[in-house]
Amino acid sequence: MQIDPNRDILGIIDAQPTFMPGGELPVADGDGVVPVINRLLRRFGHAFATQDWHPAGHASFASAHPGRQAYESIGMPYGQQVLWPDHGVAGTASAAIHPDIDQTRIEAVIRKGFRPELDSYSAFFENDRETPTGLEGWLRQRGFSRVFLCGLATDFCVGWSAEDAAGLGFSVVVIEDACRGIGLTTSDGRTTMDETRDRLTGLGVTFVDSRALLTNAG
Ligand code: VGL
Ligand code: ZN
Repeated sequence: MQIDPNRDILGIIDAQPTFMPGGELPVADGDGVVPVINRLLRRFGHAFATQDWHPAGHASFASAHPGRQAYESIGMPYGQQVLWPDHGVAGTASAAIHPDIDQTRIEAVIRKGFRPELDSYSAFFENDRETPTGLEGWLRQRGFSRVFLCGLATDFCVGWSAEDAAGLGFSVVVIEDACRGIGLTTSDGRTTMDETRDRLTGLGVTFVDSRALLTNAG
């Protein structure tokens, strides 16, 4: 697959130590994405990154809901919300972009989830699905029409970002081996990974392996 430096951009979703082993909401092998992302960054002319950026006591934290456990789901005014361990606290070291990621080509950083009562998985909209982060306008003004996504977690922030990007009319490619998932079991016994893959495939999102982008054959 050829990368067009004028219209293609690499989007690095929540590659933060808080989502990696040793962090507060660890995704299995989450730090495995770091070397793959660095290889991809050398291939793309342009990149943006997101950071999950919550105030202490955020409404998505189970600790803010007495009697509730992490990974339970509750109803919020804007819909169902999974409750998480405290994570991604703004300004903490584990909420930084992983220090081993080469930021040279990261031209914009979008922080999300900073409103105390509203969570945000997608790089484009908060979880009410209507409050924009500003990323859409930035991408359009910069002339990008195809977004390649990587990072954490496949079935939450990467998946929701891919869904919104497709809905906004961008071409979307998810680089599978540059992502890792959380893999919760849903009420019907499936996993959030399977559900995400099916939903995104139905929206025309393409899945590739980083090798398809890194080999000279293109
Ligand atoms: C994420 C759960 C809560 C993610 C963020 O980055 O996928 N997941 N906050
Ligand atoms: Zn979060």
